[in-house]
Amino acid sequence: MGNTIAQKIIRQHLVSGEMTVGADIGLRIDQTLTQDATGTMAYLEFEAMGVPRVKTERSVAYIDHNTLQSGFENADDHQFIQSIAQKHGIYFSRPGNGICHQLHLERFGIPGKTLIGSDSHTPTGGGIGMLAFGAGGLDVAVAMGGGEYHINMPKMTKIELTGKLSPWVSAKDVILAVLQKMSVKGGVGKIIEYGGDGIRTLSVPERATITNMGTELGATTSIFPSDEITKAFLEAQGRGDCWVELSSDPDAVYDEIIQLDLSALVPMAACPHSPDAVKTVEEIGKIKIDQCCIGSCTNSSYLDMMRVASILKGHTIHPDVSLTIGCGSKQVYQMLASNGALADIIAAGARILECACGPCIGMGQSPNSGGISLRTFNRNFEGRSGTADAQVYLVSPETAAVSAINGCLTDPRTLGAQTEITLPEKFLINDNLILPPVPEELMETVEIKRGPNIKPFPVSEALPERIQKKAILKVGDNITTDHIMPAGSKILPYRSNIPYLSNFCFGVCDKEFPERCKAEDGGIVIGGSNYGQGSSREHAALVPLYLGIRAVVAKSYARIHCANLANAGLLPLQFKVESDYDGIDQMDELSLPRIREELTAGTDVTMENLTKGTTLHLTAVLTDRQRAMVLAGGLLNYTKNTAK
Ligand code: MIC
Ligand code: SF4
Repeated sequence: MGNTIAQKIIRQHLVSGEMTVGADIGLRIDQTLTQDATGTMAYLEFEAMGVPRVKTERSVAYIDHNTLQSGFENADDHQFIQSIAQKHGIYFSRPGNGICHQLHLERFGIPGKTLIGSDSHTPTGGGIGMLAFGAGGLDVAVAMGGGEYHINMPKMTKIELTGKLSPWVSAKDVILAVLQKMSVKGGVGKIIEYGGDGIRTLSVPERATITNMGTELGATTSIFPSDEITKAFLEAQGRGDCWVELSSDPDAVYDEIIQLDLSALVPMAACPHSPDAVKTVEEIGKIKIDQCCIGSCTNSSYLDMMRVASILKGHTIHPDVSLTIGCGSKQVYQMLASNGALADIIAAGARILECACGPCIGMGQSPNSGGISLRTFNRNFEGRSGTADAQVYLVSPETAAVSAINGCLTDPRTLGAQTEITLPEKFLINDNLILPPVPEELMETVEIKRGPNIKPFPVSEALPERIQKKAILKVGDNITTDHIMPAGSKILPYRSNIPYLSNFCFGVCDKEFPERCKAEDGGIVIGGSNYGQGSSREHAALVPLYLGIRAVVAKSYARIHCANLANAGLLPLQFKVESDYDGIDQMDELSLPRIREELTAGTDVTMENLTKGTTLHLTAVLTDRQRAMVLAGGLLNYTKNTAK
């Protein structure tokens, strides 16, 4: 029996476990990346492990999220990360260089290698045939120290692309169509591989847009083959020597095959407030808009921006619309500046932002009250833009650009003939904002700069025999990590200050939550299905831990968050009978009377609802290794214990 692309890479990197679906496997990780909002914590954890130099082939620390410096915090954190990187063997990408995923694709990614990143959109690397996963900071720290990265062996899904995109229909429309078919839960437990004749019509940046947003499907990762198109891209980046060919075997077996005819696709939009609330632009109609934001790690490549420039050229944006442009990297900006495209964008009236995450993570450019914002980003969760009642639609750069001119959502196909844009034979290469680490013999000379914003992070204790706590919060389905631990310009600077962050925990759902936790000495959170979807931020586990949360009981979990709970020493528990969710009210007194014994034995977990007088049965969503971890009080304690 042949292998899929992912199975081939997994086989080459398998350190422990069997490649049977659902089994816990440990992988050797070749490369890691961090960004600043999760990076400070990841490096504090790396320091706590006491490993002097990273053991990966390449580790890179990017600064792209916290670039709005409205106080000392972000700049201090950047200096901390820079000094840690210099000392411990990590490349450092300075602020101003661009967004981690775009940059990693351009400058570091290698087909066939494994990559984990403390950011959920790390699967962008799948666009050049990397097996790339989003992970919690602690997992990245462990991988930097040479440890395995654990996942449950995923199912293999193939999306067979046929045909060719029509003019004005773009890669964003492909992934929005996939989201419409599969939903934000449709990719859970799966690796999505793209294949079929249609892939030959898609360039690397287009493929990367698709694998980037595979995260919104809940997929473990997404990947394209590495072919002549990948080779041409890497050559144009001056990195042709790292190209290897990668494809699935003709007799590879997939658990699921989905057909998608590219020729049949039309411009799409994800409506508020979920990336899978997808309709065609035509169906939604010409709604009046207030803002368009073009950029983010999903759609900020040279190709995207050249298309936008060609639409804006010679036009002025509508008087009621604010248009922002944020290129994904310095390379993209510099090339647009040299070929005149940036002048066309500026002339049209766009507001030019630095190459960083910016409005995608609520760092500026929050829309007006009730404003309608078209964004080329990958998430439109409620409140994420920084304006609680804003209505965010996710669209392609083409749709955003033409809509900015017209003042209303517009199907770009109304523009007539499309100017063909191709990738350059050579990208402009200037790595002057990437600082290599100091040589190992000089590492002692590097002093770590630790600003006052950096506070110690909470570490759990060994699991007690029993837990008795209140159902301190009950929430519904598809709770995102943006609900649990919001981001945005007011909070994001405090990612290395868990005590301060805790004041905002679950603020989107219930402002009283932190106070209630303090009054009740924590509790148990009750969740619906797909609990913890979205970001990889381990703060969504560490902050609840700090507030005294010991367990979450939900209908189902998103992969990275579930792993982060276990890493932090919190219990991710799941209802055996889903309807039992209905029998718990907020503030019911709950007891897990034999939790330590049951977890040790690997049996079901008993929960008594003392208020209602009922007994429920739960499963712990943990592999054997994670069970041992939670018993020990989280991954750090576990690692220390097993190292003895
Ligand atoms: C996001 O898009 O939500 C982020 C900000 O990039 C996060 C990481 C974070 O919370 O810092 C992600 O997707 O993992
Ligand atoms: Fe940055 Fe947005 Fe991409 Fe997250 S999704 S890495 S915030 S650009």
